[in-house]
Amino acid sequence: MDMRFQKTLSQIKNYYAIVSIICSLTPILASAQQAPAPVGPVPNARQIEWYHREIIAFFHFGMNTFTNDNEGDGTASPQLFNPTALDCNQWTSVLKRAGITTAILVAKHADGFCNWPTVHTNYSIKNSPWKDGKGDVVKEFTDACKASGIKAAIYLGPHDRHDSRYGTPDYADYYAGQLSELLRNYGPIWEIWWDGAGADKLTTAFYTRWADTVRKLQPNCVIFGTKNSYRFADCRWVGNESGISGDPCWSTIEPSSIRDESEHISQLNHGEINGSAYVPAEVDVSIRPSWFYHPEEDSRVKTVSQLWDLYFNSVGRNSVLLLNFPPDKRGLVPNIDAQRADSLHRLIVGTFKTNLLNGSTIKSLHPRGPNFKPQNMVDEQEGTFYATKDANKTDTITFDLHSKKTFDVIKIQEVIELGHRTIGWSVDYSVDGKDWTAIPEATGKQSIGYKWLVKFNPVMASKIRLRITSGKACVAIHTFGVYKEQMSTSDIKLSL
Ligand code: IPT
Repeated sequence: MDMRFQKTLSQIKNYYAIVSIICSLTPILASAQQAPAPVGPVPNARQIEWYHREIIAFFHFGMNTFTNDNEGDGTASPQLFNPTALDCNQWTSVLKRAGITTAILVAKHADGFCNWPTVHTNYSIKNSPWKDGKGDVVKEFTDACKASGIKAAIYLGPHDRHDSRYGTPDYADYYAGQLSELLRNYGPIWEIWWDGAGADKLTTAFYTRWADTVRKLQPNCVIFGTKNSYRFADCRWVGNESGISGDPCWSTIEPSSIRDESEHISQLNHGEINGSAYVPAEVDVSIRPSWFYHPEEDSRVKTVSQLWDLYFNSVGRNSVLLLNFPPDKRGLVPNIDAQRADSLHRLIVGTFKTNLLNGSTIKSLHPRGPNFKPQNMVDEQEGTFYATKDANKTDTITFDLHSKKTFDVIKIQEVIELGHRTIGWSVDYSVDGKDWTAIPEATGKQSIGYKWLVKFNPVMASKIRLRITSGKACVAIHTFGVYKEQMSTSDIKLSL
């Protein structure tokens, strides 16, 4: 046989040998490359979208605005409703500047007065002097939202102190009729808000019917559910109106804790680690002391530092912040409230602009494989994440910064589509690269979920270590970042 041919043959044999080795390894490689399986309850598509809004604006504007009340008894005359300069485009421009992309309007509060010309009652703006009774706040609001790319949502108070049908079977028809009007005539409605306040007469049967209306007319509409609407809740109340989620704050909870809220305030606040339903917390709080506008509260608008704390205590605790901006009697969001929201936005964007872990060398104990490498935690990409092998529920991930850097904020995000996995984690830092110091605010932490943020006095480090100390399943971390807070001097002045 010709030598050249023999050589080629042996090359081919070698080639086949290599290919067959690769082929036999393929199943192993493939499993290492597969995403981890989800654990426990996971979010539906509405909830995933809801988490990504992060902050939602609330607009309490109605009869109470004109009677200087918060809880009108339903007897105020429609003649009193008369905004002098209502401009929903001003509301949405405030939100645009503040980076808020979703807004909920109170269409009817518990006083029963309707901000749109409903055919189902005369207790509405039809009988007000505003625009000679031809006005429609819901229309102006939804049009302004559409024009500025903001998702519009509606609060339709289940409790009604005006309508004598309240609590009777006729009320089910009345409310269903109003829901249909709102969900049919104003384009996409992103969320519907079922306040539990005063709504105890409403059994689950009422809500079953109304949820049916919502799902038929707007299948993608998020439902904020409370008390007897618990079965339909995409998101839950957090148990207070001060803007504070619990630590930990699990997205999971037992549905009965939502139903029987007065005995389960702590469960609403913290969620339940082994809860059978995925119903995360939406944290409703007002930028002023009250829900409705009162001139005497002009000097009590929350400061930038207070809003910054609120942000950490809600969005930073695996929740969505629902921040109320009460328009005044003119029908405008006061300047001071607008400026504070603007400053909060600048603070958020400025602080989280630069992850100081970018460019660091990252090592972990149990990487799953090349598709789930530790670098995915700092790549700012939506679709990538770090994961460990199925057998590893704990891990230590070390970031070498190559130089000393100062930071005072930590952000960590899990992959919510895969359920709550991590149930114990801590962060340490090292100045000299050898000895480790714990960050007390980031030690012995439990939940992560969509987003967890902590701030603390600045520390300087050349290495940072994330320790996942306990998990329900293997680790799946979407983001890990450390940042330096960026509070500008003008914002600090506004805080005074
Ligand atoms: C409280 C309700 O009971 C709860 O179901 C939820 O709707 C919440 O309001 C919204 O803030 S009542 C309130 C006076 C604490």
